[in-house]
Amino acid sequence: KTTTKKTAKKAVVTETKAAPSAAEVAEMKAAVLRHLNYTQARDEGTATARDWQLATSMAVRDRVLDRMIKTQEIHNDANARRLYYLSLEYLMGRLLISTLHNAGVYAATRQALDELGVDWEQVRRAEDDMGLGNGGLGRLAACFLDSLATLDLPAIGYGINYEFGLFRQAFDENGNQIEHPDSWMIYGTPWEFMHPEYQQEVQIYGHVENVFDDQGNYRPIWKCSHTLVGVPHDIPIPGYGTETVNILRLWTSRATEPLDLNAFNDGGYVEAVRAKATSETVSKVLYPNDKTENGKELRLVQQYFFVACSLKDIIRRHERIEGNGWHNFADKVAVQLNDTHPAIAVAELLRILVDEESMPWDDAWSIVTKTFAYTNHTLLPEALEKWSVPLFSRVLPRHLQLIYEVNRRHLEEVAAKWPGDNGMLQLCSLVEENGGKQLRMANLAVVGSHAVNGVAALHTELLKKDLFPYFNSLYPGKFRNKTNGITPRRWLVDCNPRLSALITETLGHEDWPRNLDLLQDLGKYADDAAFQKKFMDIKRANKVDLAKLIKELCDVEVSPDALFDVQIKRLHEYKRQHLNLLHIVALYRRLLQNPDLDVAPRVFLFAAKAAPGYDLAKNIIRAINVIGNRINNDERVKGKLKVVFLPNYRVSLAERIIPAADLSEQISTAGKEASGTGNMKLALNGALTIGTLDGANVEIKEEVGDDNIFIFGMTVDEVEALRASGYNPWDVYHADEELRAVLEWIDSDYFVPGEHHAFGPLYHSLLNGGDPFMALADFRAYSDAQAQVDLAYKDPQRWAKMAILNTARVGKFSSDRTIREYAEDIWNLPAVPTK
Ligand code: B1H
Repeated sequence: KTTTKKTAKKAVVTETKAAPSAAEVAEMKAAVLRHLNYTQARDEGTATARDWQLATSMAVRDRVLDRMIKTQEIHNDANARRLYYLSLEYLMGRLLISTLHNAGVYAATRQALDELGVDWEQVRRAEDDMGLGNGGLGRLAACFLDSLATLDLPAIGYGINYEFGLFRQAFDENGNQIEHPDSWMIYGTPWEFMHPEYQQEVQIYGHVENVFDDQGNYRPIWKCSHTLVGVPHDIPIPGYGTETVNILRLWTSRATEPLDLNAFNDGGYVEAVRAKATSETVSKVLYPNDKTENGKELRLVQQYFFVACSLKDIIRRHERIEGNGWHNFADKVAVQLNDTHPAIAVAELLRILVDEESMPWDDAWSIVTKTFAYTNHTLLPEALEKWSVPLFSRVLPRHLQLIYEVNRRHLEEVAAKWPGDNGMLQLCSLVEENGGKQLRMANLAVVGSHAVNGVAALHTELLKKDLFPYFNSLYPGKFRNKTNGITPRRWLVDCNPRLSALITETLGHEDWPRNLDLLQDLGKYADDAAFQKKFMDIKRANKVDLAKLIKELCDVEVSPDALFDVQIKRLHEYKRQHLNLLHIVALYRRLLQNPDLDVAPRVFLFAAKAAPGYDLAKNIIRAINVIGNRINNDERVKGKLKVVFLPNYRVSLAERIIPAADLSEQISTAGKEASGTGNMKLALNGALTIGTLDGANVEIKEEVGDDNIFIFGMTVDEVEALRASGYNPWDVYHADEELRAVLEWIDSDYFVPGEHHAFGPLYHSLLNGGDPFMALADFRAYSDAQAQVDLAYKDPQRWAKMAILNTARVGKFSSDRTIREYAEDIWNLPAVPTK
């Protein structure tokens, strides 16, 4: 389809400030047309939206590349200390708008496309998300890259260039989740540069032999049986309002030789090609199991592949400047482990130093622990990575030996601190002995790092108190808190242009995206009727846009005057989307029983992917879809209640929902959500939070004040006490008549006529299954808090004031603040100006 002339839209507030100069616009126009002609081989008449999107991307890319090359030169010339962020996930989303903004050419480019008669909306939408992550952990890595560049910090992100990112989600006619492959780069991507000259070889599998070296010393030698090649693909990461452009380097796996020549000569041509294909599966697909990964060999190979390639690349860079400079390696190199997924790096660097560099153990270990720091993102036991020793020893036999030696020395320390305490030895060991030996990657990461951090104040406290109390006393001061943050560029400037323009106009400057604390000044206008009107008009305009999208995607009509109540995040029991559903069904029932009930019209919005093998999560998705459908088609609640499940939640969809949200659902069981980051994005865009005292909600409450948030439910201590006293969901069931009716209604065939117990797994989990996340125990408190929300929404002045104060008071949650804290407290990383 070719693009048509755009249809002019009326915005509430103009989108951008200072108009770009005519020269800038002309230059951009020429650059876009040049790429349209000579990169896309198109002319204006035949160009599709995709052609324009690619041509525009390449036009802005050219500018960023100059700066990237210059930045790297400056970092190298300064022999700067660098931070290397190792992460198996980067949830980057679309890159065009953020690159335009960060490169400072957004307005010029918009105008250039306007003058070319190109519909910006179509161009924007033509870009596939770069969805190389599952959820919060991967998106955090992406926000951190933005802040590192913005703060002029020398940093390189390392990861895997998955050919298939997180699956695309659709629903079948029964409301069930269907997964489709995410072939995001099937036609290439304008943002990646392949660098075959920096490819790295990685050895894997095989066995260890003990041989005499040329000095007559008995030495273990790893005889590998398999070689992989990693080819780096670089993505420029421009900072906002600076010339710094850092790099995200993602590895693609290739076979060593194009073909195995022996097999080829033996006539095994097809076999040789097949072996090549096997090597190339390593970077093929992202594992879609947010939280649980169950000992899959390919996953371990992925982890080792990208860690080994990255460390070789880091060492190559260091040696280029320092020669054989191990003496100052840890002065120049800081490595952050994003969860335990790259924790094998501890053993790999040790192996390089001890085996390849013949360094004495203590010297090697000292370099290792000075180099690494580890971020823990969850306390959930099923998410703590363990590798069965037999599997691990097949893939990485030499690393296993080294980890055993690390453990032997480590347990000596433990025994010295707690003499005769065998229980302590078992807890602290890197090896779990009960029920088949397993390596505990979190213990390896703690022992091998100089700093370990949690991602919100509460989470860090629980990390010290419940998960690693013994390590906390063994290593006083090693555990620190680094409350998560989000980049205000993507999550306000890029995604909410109307609100951004209002903020700039009101504050009279454009410094706030680089210093989010300045939003405090908006607090002055919280009671100002004129400002309230502007603020809420923008919210309404964003809701109108979202309502259109809902109509397009779900064929459901929703009113922009209804309260938009959103829960958008991975589907997981601990996040309790089912608690939200119980309340919706209760509300539905109340409305049927009392048609005159005075409630503000509400639209409940969900978006969430379930791990493909997580049956209960998929049952909950189906329940929301099916029950929602029934409600949406019930004339009796027309205009009062709608339920929408938007398919295929991803970064670019979040960017449409968040600016339009009134209420942010953050209702996890206290103690289970390490931090949350969607909570921050929603509050920043003026949504009020209904939430438990969990993760970063606690700190959001501290910032916005008790009057501007709806807190409900059990605290961590109350959860623990109830569990200890023997929680029985049937007690709640019998004590709460409405809840009982709701549960039985869901379990009846009312919502799926003819199908009995369609939501049996959900019903069972909440009752006979023991309700592990205590949804029933918190139901009444949640329902009461929702009644408070309803009251507040019916008072528009009060609501507007609360919403404004949320935007004004969440500056703390800029990822710039988070990254400054890491740089000062963990990385000891000075900024290097590039201007
Ligand atoms: C978070 C994960 C995670 N915690 C294993 N843990 C994965 C674990 O593929 N895997 O094996 C993938 C992801 N993700 C999230 O991190 C927390 O649940 C959030 O509360 C937190 O905000 C986010 C960023 O710190």
